[in-house]
Amino acid sequence: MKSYKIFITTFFIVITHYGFLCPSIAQEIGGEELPDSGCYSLDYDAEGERKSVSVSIYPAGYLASGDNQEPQLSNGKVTPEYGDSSTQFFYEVYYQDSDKYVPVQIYVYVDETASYMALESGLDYDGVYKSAGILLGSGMHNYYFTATDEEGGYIRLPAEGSIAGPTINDPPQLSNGRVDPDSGSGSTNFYYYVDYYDKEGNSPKNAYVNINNVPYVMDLYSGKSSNGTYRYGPKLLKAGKHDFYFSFTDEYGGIVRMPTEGNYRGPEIASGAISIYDSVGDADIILDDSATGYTTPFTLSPVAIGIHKVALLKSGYVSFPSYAMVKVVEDQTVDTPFILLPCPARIALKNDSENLHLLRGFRDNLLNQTSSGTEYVNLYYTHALEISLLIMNDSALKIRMEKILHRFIPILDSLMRKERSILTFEMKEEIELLLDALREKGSPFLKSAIKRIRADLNKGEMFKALGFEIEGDN
Ligand SMILES: [Ca+2]
Ligand SMILES: [Ca+2]
Repeated sequence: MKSYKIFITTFFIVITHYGFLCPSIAQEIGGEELPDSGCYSLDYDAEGERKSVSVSIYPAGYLASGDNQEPQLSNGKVTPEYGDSSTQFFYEVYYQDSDKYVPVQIYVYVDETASYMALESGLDYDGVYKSAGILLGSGMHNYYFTATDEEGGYIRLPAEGSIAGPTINDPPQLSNGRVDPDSGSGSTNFYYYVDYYDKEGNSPKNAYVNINNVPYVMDLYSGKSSNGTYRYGPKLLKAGKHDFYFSFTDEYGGIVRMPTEGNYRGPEIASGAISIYDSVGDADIILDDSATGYTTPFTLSPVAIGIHKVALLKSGYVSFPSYAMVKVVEDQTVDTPFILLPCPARIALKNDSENLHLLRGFRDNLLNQTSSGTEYVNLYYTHALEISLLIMNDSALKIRMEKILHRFIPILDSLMRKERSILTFEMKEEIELLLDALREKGSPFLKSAIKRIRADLNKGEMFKALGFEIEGDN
């Protein structure tokens, strides 16, 4: 019967260093015939768990006993340190044996799987050994080295455990990036879509569509978070040209951009322009109930095609028309003129800025602080244009208004100074006469507003609420 020595290179069977097998392996192999010398993978049961070891078998007598020193391993490393599933990784370690024995086995164990290493530089008993290029799957990996010299001297690096690395992460992939629909108007709801896939099953850490270089977070729309369609929307876009790109990162920092460079063009929203001017100038332009930040005269461009509401705002003036509905058509400029008229108070006070300032103070600091006061302010502005036109065309009416304001302003002044302010019978009567004159000439719309104010005036509540004393009323 042939005699063999068996060396088991897996660290947890170090007992073979002492020249015998653990019983379970001996049973597996059997007592009679061992295979020819060489390297084998051996499966065995260890307390019911299936394990695997690498085994080297040599003819007896091949190994001499003696004062063999264990070889040394150092400078173990893997290059590169990071990569993806197409990266070839090379492991190397420095082997040195003081007995000048070459390694009969020198392995790197990557995730417990052994790979051979070959002499890369130096001498075979004192040199650097390197693995062939190894491809790794996704995720975290670890490795360690072992070497056995000709005399069975064994070393493991590190002595216990393993070295962490590298981490393999493929960046996610994007496809089918698009905006839907690809054209529209300023009121179109646009949706952005892109299909995301990550090989490792990573969910995106960041998912953005960048519209005109502003990032918006996309949400999973269908499928799985690691393999699904992401969407952003609805998004309203202004008239003109737009562009977009997608950028995602997975949880390991793998980045993908679509397109790789530059942007996708689209959608383009058909537009025209609105040229706005008026009789006074420097009025704030309000488009679709939002301040534009521009003042007259000005041409707004691009403006989405369709109907838009244009209005002007200028302190002390009322505009005619009070607003304009403008139809914007593609590639054309629509002229939109306004007439700005001084508001009734400005006409009656003949641009007296000091008194106008005082009236504005009354409006902002007293009237607008109460809900009924705000209602009167709104009522005034709703009818201001008509009143301006009435007093501009009727000098008697204008004089009457002027007279009332000049008498009323000192009382307002003392009211605002929190002094005693008495509204006399005479003044009340004059106000009533003015209102009646306006009612007589006004539109049905103005007539009904004045009727309401007259009723309030009779009750006197509105004046008392503001802090006036009414003569003969205690
Ligand atoms: Ca040695
Ligand atoms: Ca990934």
